[in-house]
Amino acid sequence: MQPEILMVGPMLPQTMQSLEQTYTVHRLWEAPDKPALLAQVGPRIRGIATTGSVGARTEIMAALPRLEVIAVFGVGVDAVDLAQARARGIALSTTPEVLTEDVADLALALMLSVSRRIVQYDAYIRSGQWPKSGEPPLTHKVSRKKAGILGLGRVGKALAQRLAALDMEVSYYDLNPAPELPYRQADSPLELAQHSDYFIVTAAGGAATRKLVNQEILQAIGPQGYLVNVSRGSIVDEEALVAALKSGALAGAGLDVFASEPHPDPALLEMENVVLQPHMASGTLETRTAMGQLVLANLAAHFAGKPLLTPYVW
Ligand code: 8YV
Repeated sequence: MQPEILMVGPMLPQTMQSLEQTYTVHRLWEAPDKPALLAQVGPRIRGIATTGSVGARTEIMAALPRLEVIAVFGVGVDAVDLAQARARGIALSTTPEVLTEDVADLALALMLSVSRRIVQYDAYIRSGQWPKSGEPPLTHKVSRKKAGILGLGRVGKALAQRLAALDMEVSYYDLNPAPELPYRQADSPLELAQHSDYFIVTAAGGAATRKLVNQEILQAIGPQGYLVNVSRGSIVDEEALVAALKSGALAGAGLDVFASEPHPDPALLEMENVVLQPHMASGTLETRTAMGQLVLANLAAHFAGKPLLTPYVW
């Protein structure tokens, strides 16, 4: 008898295909009546497969009395009811390491894109402006500027290496200092912002970091400064961000994540001083394939009575 799995949100097609070859899978996001599906199959569900952005909300987990394991396609667990998982002894796996490089790469790409106006000047050519208006306004140098990384986890460390290669002055703020690394440790997120031309958010999402990047932080980054976010939209006060971008209190932003996905604040869509991505930091074929393989391997290990390959570290 194949274990029955609830897939809460879509993931890489080949991963979903493999899951459906191995388990009896119920696709929650496709159900016309989600509560009815949970009531019908919930008592039989032993595992959840989900993504970092979709997670496993309280009410979904509570509808699954036999839930044993949650396999997250991603590293963010802020959308999982961790307290319930821990209290019920539900195993939890994520897909660390395999996505670190891509997320750090996209953070760098956003820094370069927003400063050097890559998107805007591509459009400048495509719209026929170049022969009419000649050279567009000058942009801003990234190399040798000051970078502040909020959250020095796997992604933050990988990004710091990249920025050091651009001869940037790298600072960070993290609750777990890394004195062995050659980067300046800021005393607070505010002090980090005060010493940053580029303030990059790589910290984990969740209650502890909700709206951590507020108006005060944005003002401290300043009118020549840029915000980049490749972690979670919840970490930034998006209303304050829009106001800072509109007023010129902040020079620009590179955003891969938003307070409400897939519906960013419409004001952001009108702005020339932002570069936007649809939560694609881990979105390469190579990385998403590796993430999917880890979801499959973790579920297989659990149902074989073996330890998870990449358990979430509580
Ligand atoms: C998501 C992410 O998994 O790692 C995370 O938590 O945010 C992404 O990689 C994304 O939702 C993948 O579909």
